[in-house]
Amino acid sequence: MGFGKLAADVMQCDVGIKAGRIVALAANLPQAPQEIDATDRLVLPGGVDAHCHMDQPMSDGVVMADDFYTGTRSAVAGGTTTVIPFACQFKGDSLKAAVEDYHQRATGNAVVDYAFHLIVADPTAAVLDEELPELIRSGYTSFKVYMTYDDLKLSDRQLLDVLAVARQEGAFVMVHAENSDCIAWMVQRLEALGKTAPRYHATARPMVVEREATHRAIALAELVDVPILIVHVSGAEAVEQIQWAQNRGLRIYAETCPQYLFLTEADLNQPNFEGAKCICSPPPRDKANQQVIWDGLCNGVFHVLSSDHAPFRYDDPKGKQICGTHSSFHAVPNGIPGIETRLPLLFSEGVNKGRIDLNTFVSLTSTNPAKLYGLYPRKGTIAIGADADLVIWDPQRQVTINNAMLHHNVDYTPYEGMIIQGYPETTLSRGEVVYRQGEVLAARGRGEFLPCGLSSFARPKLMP
Ligand code: DUC
Ligand code: ZN
Ligand code: ZN
Repeated sequence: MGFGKLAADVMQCDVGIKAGRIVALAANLPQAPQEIDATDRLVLPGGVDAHCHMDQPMSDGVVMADDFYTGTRSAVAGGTTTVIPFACQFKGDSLKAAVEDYHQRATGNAVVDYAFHLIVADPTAAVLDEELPELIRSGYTSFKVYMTYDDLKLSDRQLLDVLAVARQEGAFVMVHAENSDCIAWMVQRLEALGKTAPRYHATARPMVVEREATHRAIALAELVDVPILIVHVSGAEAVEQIQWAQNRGLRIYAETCPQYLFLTEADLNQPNFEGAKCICSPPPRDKANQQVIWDGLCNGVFHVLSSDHAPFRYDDPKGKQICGTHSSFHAVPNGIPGIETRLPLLFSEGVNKGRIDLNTFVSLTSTNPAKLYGLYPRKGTIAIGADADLVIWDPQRQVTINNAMLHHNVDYTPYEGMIIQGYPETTLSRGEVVYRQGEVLAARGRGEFLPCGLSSFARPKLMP
């Protein structure tokens, strides 16, 4: 298969593919039975979206609009070839049952390869002593814990317990860092004053709420001596905490998402109830905070940029309008869609506008997430032996983002009307063309489950 350029290190060569793997990288490879001309294009490793939600059972009657079929179709159309969504434990239920259920949802539906993070919501003795260690040893090597949401949050004591298991087993922990009591207190006061419109979602979760929890998560991880990754970091005060910890030599990693680069609090203040479309947690901040997030992508504070795709439809009684269009912001499901727009947005506004270079783009969106979650070098690189998950980008193509062109099952995009430059033209998953010029070609269910190895990023500082 002949290609023009490829980029991780940037070089010009052909990429030879056999049986779904990369087998040769050289100038002028001999002719192959099937060739794709990528002259004047960029060939990048397929994106790894290490934080996205699809077909995740919700506790309150809300239903995610994307299952593994529509969610992964949307992924490939946006240049992502590996997804890592979450098998979520409900309080009172077993973690293993959540994993089994999630496999059933993915098998026969996903069009690209997938791994699972776990969500540990109920760290009983059985979970801590048996289920979690066994799952970690079976290829579920990362899990998320929440410091907020009544149905998911862990106490500090529980956080310490799960961090200790992570340390013992070499698992990698992702933390949703917001102070639950502060949010509950703010919500109660706002609702008592009748301040229930979508924009008050941001008022109820000011930066200090995230800053405090970020600091506390770091302190707990320091006490246990285990690395953690703070997910969906939204602004300066959380970045300061993470930088402070990194400067202390602690192994603290960080993720951010497009919504913290491209949306602000003002997007929650749209007419009628439409601000609900941009309700996510933590909330988008302001332009100054966006700049701090851009700076963090350049200076190494952040290791990964994920979508946090959370597919809730707007005009839907099982989505954003679960309690109608006059409900409190607090009843609106948190999260926004973005699995398909993640890479094009960062490519256009990051690479093409000169804010980040191409290598940083690849690192943040593909190589680093593959390394962080134990999928490297099978995923996240263009190298001999790696899966031939490749995206051919047209770096010049101008696109006006509109929901009709996207492949998700959500009825809106927060980025409607945005003009960007640079877009995936062709996506290959294990050597197979799964997307070309607007059309998803992948067969339903061709995606395979990826057991994850232990991450080298999860190693404690002080051994053993
Ligand atoms: N956290 C997430 O990671 N996703 C959606 C909502 C949330 O709070
Ligand atoms: Zn979260
Ligand atoms: Zn999420």
